[in-house]
Order: sequence, then structure tokens, then C-alpha cells
Amino acid sequence: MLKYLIFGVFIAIASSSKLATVVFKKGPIGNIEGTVLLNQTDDGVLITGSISGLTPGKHGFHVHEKGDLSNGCLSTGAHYNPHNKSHGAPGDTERHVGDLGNIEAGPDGIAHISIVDKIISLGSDNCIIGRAIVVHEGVDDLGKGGFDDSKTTGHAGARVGCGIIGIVDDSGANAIQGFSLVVICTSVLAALLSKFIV
Ligand SMILES: [Cu+2]
Ligand SMILES: [Zn+2]
Repeated sequence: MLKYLIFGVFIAIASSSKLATVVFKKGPIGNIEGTVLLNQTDDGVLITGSISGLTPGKHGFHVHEKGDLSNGCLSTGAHYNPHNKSHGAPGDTERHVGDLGNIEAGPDGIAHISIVDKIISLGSDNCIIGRAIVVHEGVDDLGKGGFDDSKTTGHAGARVGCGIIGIVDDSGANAIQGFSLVVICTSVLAALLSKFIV
């Protein structure tokens, strides 16, 4: 019986679309505003959108481990780092999964974002659904600045805004879509369980 249940779970995975969004809002949580879309493609996750209200220049841009805004951006925890690595640049092998480098705002304070990242996913391994994206006041030195916190946070300074990475409902089938994306994040667990049950 459980065998068929697990089979059903994998059908749900196959029927899901992998699109997520993060909304940044001005208010108690931060000073910035904008929307970012994340789209799982064959080349990685494509992140697009724009964020306003920044100071001109570069700002650290990371996935933090918790989707918890109960104490503003502080409660999102550290950089998402399931493999216990040091902080680095997006192109480095030694990096946190959450290390997406910097976004850059123009003189108008708006950052136009277009990033493809091969490490994060909206699927099983390194799944970032339900975690948070945090934008920092300063530049992420990509682990190479020589500061005490370069190898942990990139010395990027305070958190000026954050938002939770949520599932986009683009199918009209709310419940099924939501369920299937939750299942994707736990599919590794399901695969492990199936070994014991089958
Ligand atoms: Cu960060
Ligand atoms: Zn990091």
C-alpha cells in the first residue's frame, strides 16, 4: 500500500511547474521594494526582477536558511549552507549553496537582476523553497576580503531587506501545485523511506 502512495508522490513531482517568487516590501522588515522571480531551467535557476530603494553600488544577495521573518531579516538565520562549506563566490566550488554574490543598483537606487545559478534549485537537492533571500547594505567580498566575517558572510553588513521564497501559483490548481512543490523538497526523504518500505 505504501509503495503505491510513494509512486503517487512521484507523479505529483512530474506534474509540477517550478516557478517561485520573492516579494520585498518596505516597512518594519526593510527599506527596499521589489519582486524577484525564480524559474528552474535546464541550465539552473534563472533569477530575474528588480529591487528599488538601495544605495547605488553593489549589495550582497544571498539565500538564508530560514523563511522566518518573526524578528525581521535577523531571524532568517545564516547563509543556506547544507554542505558545511565556507562563504564564496557563486562560481566557486567552495561556497554556501545560498551564495548568489552581489546585485548592483544604479544611481537611481534600482538593481535590475538577471542571475543564473547552477547550485540552488527549486527541486530536490539544495531546494530553496521556504527559505529567504536577504539583501545587504554593503558589498559581498565573496570570501576574499580578509575580514573576520569574510568566510562566513562576505562582510556584507546589515540586512536591508528580505523576503520568503514562495511557490508561484500559475496553474490555477492551488492545492495540487502547492502540494507537489512541497513534495519536491522532501523527495530525497521519500526516496530514502521507500528503501525501507518496499
Ligand atoms: Cu546574506
Ligand atoms: Zn555565504
